[in-house]
Amino acid sequence: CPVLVPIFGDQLTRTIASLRGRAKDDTVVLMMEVWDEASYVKHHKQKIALIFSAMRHFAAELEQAGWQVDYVKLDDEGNSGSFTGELARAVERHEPRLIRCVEAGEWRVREAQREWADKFACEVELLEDDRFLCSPSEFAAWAEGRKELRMEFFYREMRKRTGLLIKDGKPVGGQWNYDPDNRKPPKDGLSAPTRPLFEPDTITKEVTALVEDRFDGHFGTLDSFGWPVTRDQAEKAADAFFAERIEKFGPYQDAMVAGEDQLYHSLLSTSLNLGLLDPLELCQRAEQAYEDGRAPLNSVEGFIRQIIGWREYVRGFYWHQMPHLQRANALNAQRALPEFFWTGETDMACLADCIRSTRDNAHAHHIQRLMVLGNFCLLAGIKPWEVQDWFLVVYADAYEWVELPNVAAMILYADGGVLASKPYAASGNYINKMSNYCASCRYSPNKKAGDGACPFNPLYWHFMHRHRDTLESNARIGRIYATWDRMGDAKQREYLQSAEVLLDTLEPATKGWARD
Ligand code: FAD
Ligand code: DLZ
Ligand code: SF4
Repeated sequence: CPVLVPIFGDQLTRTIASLRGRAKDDTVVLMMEVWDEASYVKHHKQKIALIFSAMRHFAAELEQAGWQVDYVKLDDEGNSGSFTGELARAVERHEPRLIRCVEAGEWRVREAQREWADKFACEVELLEDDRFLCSPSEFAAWAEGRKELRMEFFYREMRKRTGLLIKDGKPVGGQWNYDPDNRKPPKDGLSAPTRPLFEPDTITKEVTALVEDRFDGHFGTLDSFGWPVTRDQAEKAADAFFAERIEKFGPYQDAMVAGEDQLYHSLLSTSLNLGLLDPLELCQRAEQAYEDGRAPLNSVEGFIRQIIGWREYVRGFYWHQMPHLQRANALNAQRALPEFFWTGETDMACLADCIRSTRDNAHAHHIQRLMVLGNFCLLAGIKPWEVQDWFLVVYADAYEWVELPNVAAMILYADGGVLASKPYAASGNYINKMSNYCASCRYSPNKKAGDGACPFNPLYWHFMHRHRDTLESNARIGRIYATWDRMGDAKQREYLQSAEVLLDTLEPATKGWARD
């Protein structure tokens, strides 16, 4: 009777806790392509292709290294369509004495795992996912007794714990955070060295054919598929980032340029989230780049903060706030997601470009997600669960543990400010400053209301006005109401009417892209 080790699609790490210390001749690794996971939302075609291809490559690597792998393909006869169903079939095949599995990354699957011990006759051992640097219980201990959870304080703890950019117990350079140096606008446009794209091999081609066949109605195109699907490729992608882009990563982190889909970002989130890259190793490489004089401190600190700060923080926050975070709606947003989020057909040049990149690449960079797509959903008052489903569908790096805190708490303020000290609301002025989108837009960021005015301008004031009761007492945003009050009735009416006209023209999404 062997030990059965199920490995999920985002656990593609050879040193995963469930394999550690196991004898190869006494272990069966189980990997399962299941319909439930592939369809609980209608994932972007590239996301499904990426996960299946990476899973198949990982299984082949394990086999080559001498592990026995039982791999269930989506179209295999008898595939029950669920993790638990496949585990039941595998228990019949292998009669294991023990099922040993790392805890799933998402609530939905973790709930299913909890039932395994009652369902199966053998022992079930669930192990903590120690690829993250902070466990859910450590996060809970940190959060205990704090009224507000702020990433910056969590991040300092993580810096001290990992020793990254710490000298003699103090932050290198004297500051914890160099964000003020990281807001350079793309004055004359920007053109960064492009990321390596990996030519689809036989396995990826098989998988893309499967996706075209079985997931035909799903959002997005497969044409530009070039994601790293193995650890080797992911390391090459990281090499290219550290050689060519980290230097300017910091200064241009918030910049947006039409048609430039990646700029100086790493595009390593898909590999990190699948388990092909190790977060700590990446941060150590970034630190080395600073020590070797290949990248400035503001870029390196910014990159490290995204990973041991934001990434770890949102994961801790997810487990701390689930399951209620899924239905949180502190601002009582009730408008349907507009159709143009799926078609990209809008005259707003910024949104059209972000949605195009999302459709073509299954990717948009952080500031596009936050300050264009997210900002619009916040200002227009779109229902949180419809925004959540959209973000979960469209990005190749999207898993609920990282998507949900970013969407519900960071962009929509649906948690009422537990994560963010204020809503990230902005008018067209911000987008105009940080991008070149407005130059080719039919709207003008300088026109405040009425025909031809940038929609973000009246929507900003409409948002502030309708949430005055909630936001006026907020120390970071409350002062804005003095400006609003100074405008006088006529100007205020112009803003509000202009916003109402815009909101009335938003066609609700009709396509069944999201959850049925
Ligand atoms: P870089 O800019 O190169 O950053 C380096 C790494 O830092 C990323 O690879 C990522 O692992 C991490 N990181 C940066 N910001 C965040 C953050 N806010 N939360 C967690 N990790 C972060 N990231 C996901 O991995 N999956 C998601 O589903 C996801 N959904 C998001 C939804 C919204 C509304 C917003 C505002 C952000 C979301 N992010 C998500 C975070 C971020 O946008 C992406 O991680 C980033 O764009 C990935 O591109 P990159 O690898 O080039 O990142
Ligand atoms: C996202 C995804 C998809 C589309 N399909 C599968 C799959 O068929 N098999 C699998 O093991 N994992 C898949 N995944 C990733 C899982 O949803 C992910 O592993 C969960 O986060 C586990 O909590
Ligand atoms: Fe976007 Fe407004 Fe600029 Fe048009 S004018 S690109 S809608 S910010």
